[in-house]
Amino acid sequence: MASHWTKPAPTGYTDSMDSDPARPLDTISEPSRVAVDDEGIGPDELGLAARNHGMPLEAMRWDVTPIGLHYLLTHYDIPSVDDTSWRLDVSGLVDVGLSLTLDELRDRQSVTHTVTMECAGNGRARLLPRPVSQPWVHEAVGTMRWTGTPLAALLREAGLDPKATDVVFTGLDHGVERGVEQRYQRGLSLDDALRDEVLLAYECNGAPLPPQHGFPLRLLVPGWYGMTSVKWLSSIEVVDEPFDGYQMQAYRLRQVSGEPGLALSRIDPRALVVPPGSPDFMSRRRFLPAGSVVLEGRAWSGWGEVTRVEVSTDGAGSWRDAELEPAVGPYAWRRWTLDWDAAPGEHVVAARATDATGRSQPADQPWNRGGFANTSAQRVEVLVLPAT
Ligand SMILES: Nc1nc2c(c(=O)[nH]1)N[C@H]1C(S)=C(S)[C@@H](COP(=O)(O)O)O[C@H]1N2
Ligand SMILES: [Mo]
Repeated sequence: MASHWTKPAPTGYTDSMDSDPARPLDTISEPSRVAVDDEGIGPDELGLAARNHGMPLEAMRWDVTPIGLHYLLTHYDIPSVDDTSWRLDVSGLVDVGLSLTLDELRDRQSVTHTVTMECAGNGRARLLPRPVSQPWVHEAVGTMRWTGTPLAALLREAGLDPKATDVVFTGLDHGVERGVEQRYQRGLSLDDALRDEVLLAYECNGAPLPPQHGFPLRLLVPGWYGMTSVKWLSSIEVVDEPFDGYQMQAYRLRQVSGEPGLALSRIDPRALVVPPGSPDFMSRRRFLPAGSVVLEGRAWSGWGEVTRVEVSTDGAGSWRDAELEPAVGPYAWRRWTLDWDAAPGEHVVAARATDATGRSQPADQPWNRGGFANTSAQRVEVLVLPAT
């Protein structure tokens, strides 16, 4: 069956690696698939989950996620980059091509934004049937302070050709996915690329980017799902048509493979609960003594400010409005709290967010083949013990 998964290398991809189309990469690369019936997580998904860890939900107690507790998602291998020979190349439909060292980028205007980033696949493992891929439950999110130089100024300095409409970003990491050998690449429309908040980031939380977050430089697009923010950035190319490479085709909402689907862009609203009380080691179920408890969590949306968080302690039967604290920044989550008089017995705690555009979390989650944007509410099982 012909589908986009089997087409040759993505447009705009002109590495010498393309020269031998007969290389048998299909023998090591698997097509996308959906788990059958009650099929459990397999060794392949377990391997991905061990490499690409999530943020422990208790880390939502920090406004800014400490480095190392932020989630990670790396499709291929983390490259080891020598920053003395590394350059950022700016080419394509520009008046003058640029090739910049890290010091030259650091000498430019420096801006810091606190940004909540989330993987588009967050929630995937809770879909039924489960799309087989990185099996996120709830934890593919984090908020860090990213420092860098605005992309728009750099593009304007290079000089934009009137024909320019789009920008392609290429990372140094290299691998094969569904038979297509590639460097990780994503595109943005020129309008989106020129937005003030888009950064070329060389620091997070005040330290040079660690290798796993894209050292020495990454694109950072606040408000958008993480796949847009290309790590280990090495080249920026200005072009005159929308980029249609592999990672543009991959991140779309589809019911069946091969259909055009809908491109993912901004982050849908979500509220999460810091699991209250204490956990059981294996089941992660919670227990706490009866009495007054302050439930807390975070909520965010890439479309607009979160305007409401509702919390349920009876498994989504009835909802109460939580108190909202100011957002940690214009592109970052806000803390919510709710007083709960916990009575002995079993409870299910859930939360849901609504943003200024009216977007909210669905009661019935629409399924999609990539397992993206599952914002159905988290359910935390809590056993409340009688007060002694
Ligand atoms: N070069 C490159 N950039 C990348 C990726 C990648 O595999 N390679 N993964 C993307 C995805 S899917 C996500 S969710 C974010 C994760 O960023 P983090 O690992 O810094 O949290 O990086 C994005 N940028
Ligand atoms: Mo992602």
